[in-house]
Amino acid sequence: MLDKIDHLGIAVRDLEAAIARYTALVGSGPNHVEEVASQKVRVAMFAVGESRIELLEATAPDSPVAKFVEKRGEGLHHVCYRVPNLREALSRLAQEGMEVLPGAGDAGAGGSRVAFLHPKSVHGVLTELVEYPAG
Ligand code: CMX
Repeated sequence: MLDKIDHLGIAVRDLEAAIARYTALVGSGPNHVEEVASQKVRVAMFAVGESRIELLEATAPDSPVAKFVEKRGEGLHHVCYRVPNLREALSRLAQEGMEVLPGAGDAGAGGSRVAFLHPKSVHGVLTELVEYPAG
């Protein structure tokens, strides 16, 4: 089962400019800014009620976010669902025929473990699953 929508990821070209714009939109600044080396991105997280908005800037030309922005421009990049147990969720979704991308279980932002489902498995939406450490 999926617990909740953890965050929506938005790909941007310039993180500082995007932080300024989203601070104006949300009404307060990001809760944290972090580089996620495993994903070749720098991210800024904004709390919005029970969910969050994640701004993503590529840190390398071969980052998935760099390729996305080059091909499609800035915009909504992925939807992330929180799960209680990543391994069990991936096993269930693979049984449902969904394509789990390589690197499942890699480190994500905030000490989490993450995995991605290919957009072609989820009607054109790159889908992330995240498990946070207990506590
Ligand atoms: N949403 C929807 N479709 C996407 C997409 C996205 N975010 N990224 C790529 N696609 C589509 C492309 O438009 C393309 O579609 P067509 O075949 O119709 O042209 C297709 O997927 C293949 O795209 P590509 O540019 O050839 O890129 P790759 O196949 O090399 O990679 C993907 C695509 C999804 C496998 C890769 O982006 C990936 O592994 N993503 C997961 C990791 C990730 O995105 N990390 C970023 C940071 C996340 C975080 O920290 O929160």
